[in-house]
Amino acid sequence: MSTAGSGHKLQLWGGATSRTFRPHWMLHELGIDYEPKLIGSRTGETQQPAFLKLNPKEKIPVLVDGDFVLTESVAIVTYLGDHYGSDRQPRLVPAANTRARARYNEWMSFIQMELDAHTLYVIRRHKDLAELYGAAPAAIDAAIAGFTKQVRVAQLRLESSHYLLGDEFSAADLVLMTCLAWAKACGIELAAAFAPYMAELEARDAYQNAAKLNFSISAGA
Ligand SMILES: N[C@@H](CCC(=O)N[C@@H](CS)C(=O)NCC(=O)O)C(=O)O
Repeated sequence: MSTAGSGHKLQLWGGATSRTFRPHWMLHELGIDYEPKLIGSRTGETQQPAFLKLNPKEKIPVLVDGDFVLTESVAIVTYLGDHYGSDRQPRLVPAANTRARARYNEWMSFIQMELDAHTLYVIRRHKDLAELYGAAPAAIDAAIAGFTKQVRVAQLRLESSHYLLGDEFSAADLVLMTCLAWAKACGIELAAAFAPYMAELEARDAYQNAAKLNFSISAGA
């Protein structure tokens, strides 16, 4: 494992959730020796003054790279690939200003909006966190239907391509996998076609080691 270019250790704040798992997994894929700051969501830790200075959104994950602080799981994953993975072949994040990068951005936006924010996170807010956000059974049903419809687009792609971007695993697969595992944990039935893809990604050493770390704490109630 290597430290960041200038010799300082990167810090990654957050653990226990699918969103925090993304950058932990990416750091492990890149073989970066970083400092995990395993705070959980809704434990009160995201409201502590030191953390609020890093992220006034009161959310994890947060990456600290020297004097550079970055929030948003997908932005962090892409930054890590750009800044610490450009020598890795194949790259986990395609080079900027290429059609491959445009396709990567397309998948990342799609996954964040259609498979995370509009659907899985709606289920989380109005089911597990109903005491905070209100119970909304109709919204949950619509979210399950929306996820099931949209995930089919990824399924169709994976029927004709080993990975989302082609023959090589990329950070787009990493983020998709976190949503597939999250959906499974929510009880959403996934098409059988996803099973070999998920089994293969789950078997990666980086996945296993990052999961051990990320899920070594639990989220608050
Ligand atoms: N879009 C953000 C979402 C971050 C987010 O919602 N994080 C949750 C955990 S998954 C959180 O920190 N919640 C803390 C809280 O609500 O107290 C990302 O992908 O990083």
